[in-house]
This record gives sequence, structure tokens and C-alpha cells, in this order.
Amino acid sequence: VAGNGGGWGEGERDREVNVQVVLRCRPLSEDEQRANVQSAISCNDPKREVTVLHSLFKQADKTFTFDKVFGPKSQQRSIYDHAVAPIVNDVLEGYNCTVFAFGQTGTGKTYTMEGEIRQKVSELPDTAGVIPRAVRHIFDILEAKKADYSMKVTFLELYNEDITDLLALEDQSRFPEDRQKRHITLMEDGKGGAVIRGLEEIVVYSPRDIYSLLERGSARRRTADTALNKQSSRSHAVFSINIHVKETTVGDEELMKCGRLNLVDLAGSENIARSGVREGRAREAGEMNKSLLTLGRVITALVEHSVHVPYRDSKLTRLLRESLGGKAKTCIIATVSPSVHSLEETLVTLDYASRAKSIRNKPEPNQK
Ligand code: ADP
Ligand code: ZZD
Repeated sequence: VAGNGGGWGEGERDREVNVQVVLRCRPLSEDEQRANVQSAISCNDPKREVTVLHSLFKQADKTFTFDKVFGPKSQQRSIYDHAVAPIVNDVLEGYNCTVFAFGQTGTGKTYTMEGEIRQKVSELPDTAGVIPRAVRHIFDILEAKKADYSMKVTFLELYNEDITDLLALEDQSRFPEDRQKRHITLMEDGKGGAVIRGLEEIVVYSPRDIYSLLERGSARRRTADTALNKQSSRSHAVFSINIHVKETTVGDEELMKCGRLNLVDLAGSENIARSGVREGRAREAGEMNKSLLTLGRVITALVEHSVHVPYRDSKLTRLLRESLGGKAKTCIIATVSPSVHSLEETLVTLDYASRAKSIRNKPEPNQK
């Protein structure tokens, strides 16, 4: 091809875009406020800056800049509108897109990705997170366009390098020995990506359909938690929406666009540090955090332009390979607590997130 597109043409670099990294700081909880916990984080949303107030400890303050900063007063709607909505539009144009929530346990990853419902209402509550908002938004756009479309969703949990299908229907067999735990495996798709075999892909026709699936999925995720052992803080949850849109152009030609949106609630980032240090229960700890550790190594390799990027070393990085350094568009939402007691972990998150800003992807729509 003349000019560009044929390899190392000038256009090659132009098509690269950075992974978007935004920061969200949650407010101090009521308990923290009652206990007069000090805030050690100051957000300047318009300047896109977060400052860690080391001056509380007579050290120099440290300031980080992100693509967007959402301070403690920021609303769910604002995160969606400014960080996620643009990505959802790209999905409908045939791109694969991924949103990750990354941060220490208790900083609001699940609040940001899922949100909360206090009572059942049919409209989106103010506390709804990215997932229900994305679902609503996608249906709104498709209905406004009067497009022909089909939509399928999957919801999985990754724990100890084991994939659980959060949407699988309960096996109804009366005989326990007949109840099979369906085997889910990751396979190469021959194009450098991964496909999951055995995962329930559910066709949805309305936001209401999706809500009942979300209910099923999040209830199942919660039941794995016990009071003493919060498994969900050590597991990754991946909700994916696959959309096929058939558009008819002015010239009466049919155009198919296929896009996929991955919404990922990662394990608590404190698990990265912990598994490295405590070698005692090495094997268990190693398996437990393999995906998160590998994610960290993949980010490092990409940032440092290493020849080898260890995508293949964990299931999470195999699943999300195209989202980091690949052809997808990606946004990372880093979450932090304002509490002075979390300062150390907050710095780790800010450092990681800051490094991830320099990861470059080369977005390309799917062929059909
Ligand atoms: P994580 O998923 O990172 O472990 P959660 O989403 O469970 O954290 O949030 C921890 C607690 O903080 C929850 O009780 C949640 O309701 C609350 N929370 C988190 N972010 C916010 C926010 N932006 N505004 C109000 N409450 C929040
Ligand atoms: N975060 C809540 C679920 C939990 O941990 O249980 S909130 C949203 C996305 C994915 C899964 C669940 C949800 C959630 C929900 C709650 C109860 C029943 C169904 C779904 C939700 C929150 C706000 C608006 C819509 C859905």
C-alpha cells in the first residue's frame, strides 16, 4: 500500500494511542469521619492532579497527573460520562474495549464497576456503577439508531487461576453425582488471543434481561465470600458484552460491526505486594496471585519496551492480551482511599497507575 498501512509507514505510529488512566479517590467513610481519620490525599479534578500530603509527615508532597481525576465528591454518573461513555461508542463502531478497576481492597473498585442498589427500582439509581450504565447506554444508542443488533454477555470470576462461570444455570439434577461442574478452558484463537470454552454466553434483548443476569452473577460471587475469608478481594471479575450491529448505509449496503466491551474488577492490588514478600505459603500464594503478578509484569515489560511480554504466564493476561499493548482501546480506573492509614498502599497504586499511562495500544476495529 502506498504511503502507509503497509508496515512501517508513517501512519503506523499515528494509529497508536495511550491506555487512558484515570484516578478515583473515594470519600472518607462515615466510620472514618467519626474516628476523625485524616485525609492524606488532595485531588484537583480540573488540573487532573492528585497530591499525596507527605507534609503531614514533614516530607515533600508528591503530585501525580492522570488523564482524569475524580475526587471524593465525584458521582457515579460523572465517572461514566467522562471516562467510559466514549469507549462504549467505540464498541458500537466495532472496536474491542476494556475498562479495568485497579486498587487496594476497600477503595471502591466494585462500587465503581457495579455500584449498589438500596431498593429495587426500575430506573438506574444514582449509585449504579459502570456496568449497569454501560448496558443502559448501549441499548439507548441501538434503539435510537433503529439498528438491527444482537447482544451476548458473559460474566466470569478468576480465582487461583480457576475460572468460574457466574452466569451458569444451576445444574438441576436430583442426583449430586450427576451434577457436573462444567469444565471451562482457555484456548488460543490462532490470532494471538484467547477464547473460553464452556462459558455460558447469554443472549440479551433488554436492559431488564441483563439486570437479572447481573443479580445472578453478583449473588454467586458474594456467596463465595465468608466473614473471615473475603474471596472476592482476591479474585478478578470480568463482565463482557459482545455486540453485533447491522447497519444499512445510504447506498443500501449492509455493514456489520462487531465489538466487545470487557469490564474488569481486579483483585485487590495489595495482593501483588503480599504474594511477593511472604514466601512461606509460596505455592498457594503463588497460584493465588499469579494473574495479578503477571499483570504487573506485563505492564512493566510494556512500559520498558521489553522484547518479551509475559502474557502467556497467567489466565488474566491471556484473556486480556489485546487490551494491553494490543488492538483494543483501554481505560484503567485506579481507585484509592483518602485515609492517612492507607498512604503506603495508595502510593503503590499511584506509582503503578502512573507507569501504565505510557502503555500504547494500536486500536483496530474487528473485521467482518
Ligand atoms: P473494593 O471493591 O475496592 O474492595 P468496595 O467497592 O467494596 O471496594 O468499596 C468499599 C466500601 O466503600 C463500600 O462500602 C462502598 O460502598 C464504599 N465506597 C467506595 N467508593 C465509594 C464512593 N465513591 N462513594 C461512596 N462510597 C464508596
Ligand atoms: N455491587 C453489588 C451489586 C454486589 O456486590 O452485590 S450492584 C451491577 C453490576 C454487576 C452486578 C451487579 C450489579 C448491581 C446489582 C445489585 C442487585 C441485583 C442486581 C444487580 C447493580 C447496581 C446498580 C444498578 C444495577 C445493578
